[in-house]
Amino acid sequence: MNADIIMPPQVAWATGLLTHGPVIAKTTRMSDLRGVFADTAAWQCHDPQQVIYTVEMLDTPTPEGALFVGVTRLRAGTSGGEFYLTRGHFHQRREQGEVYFGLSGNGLLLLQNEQGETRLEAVFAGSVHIIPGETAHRLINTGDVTLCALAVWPTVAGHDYAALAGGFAVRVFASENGYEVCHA
Ligand code: PAN
Ligand code: ZN
Repeated sequence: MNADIIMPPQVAWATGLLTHGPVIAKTTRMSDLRGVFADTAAWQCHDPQQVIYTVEMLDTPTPEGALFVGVTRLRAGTSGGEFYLTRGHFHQRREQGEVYFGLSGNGLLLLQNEQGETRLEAVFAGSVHIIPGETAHRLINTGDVTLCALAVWPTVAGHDYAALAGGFAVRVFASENGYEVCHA
């Protein structure tokens, strides 16, 4: 009887580690983030091989209607005073949304619509973020440990990084009180 029970993939809440599934991983290093931080001179001073974030996702089939599940682990740190962040993107299929769940660490989810309007949501263990369609999204680690977040998004969504290659309208810098939000 028990032989019929399938052991599903698992995520370790504290570490974001995905197991018991076919996992594919992508690593983003400092060298991959050219033009992403405001201060290019400061960015050039870092070890280009330094890992800034990893994304591990379940290698699922991709028919229309299917969903991807992935965990982003964003390291803590700053460059030119600006907190480490993900590149950020619109979905290629603009109408497609996404859900993020905070797993561990502390940070912000920066959301920006096609009109350039932004909002920031606090990310922490247990936070739930409904990202609507037509909305670009970026994680920012404002804490001093790795920020881990689980994401679920449609396999058809695709990623458009080019639309915001010029930067988001908001940047977040370290300050005496924790962080400071600057509008471009
Ligand atoms: C996430 C992101 C992940 C890395 O899985 O892809 O946080 O961010 P970038 O893709 O902007 O480098 C997601 O939003 N998927 O759609
Ligand atoms: Zn996305």
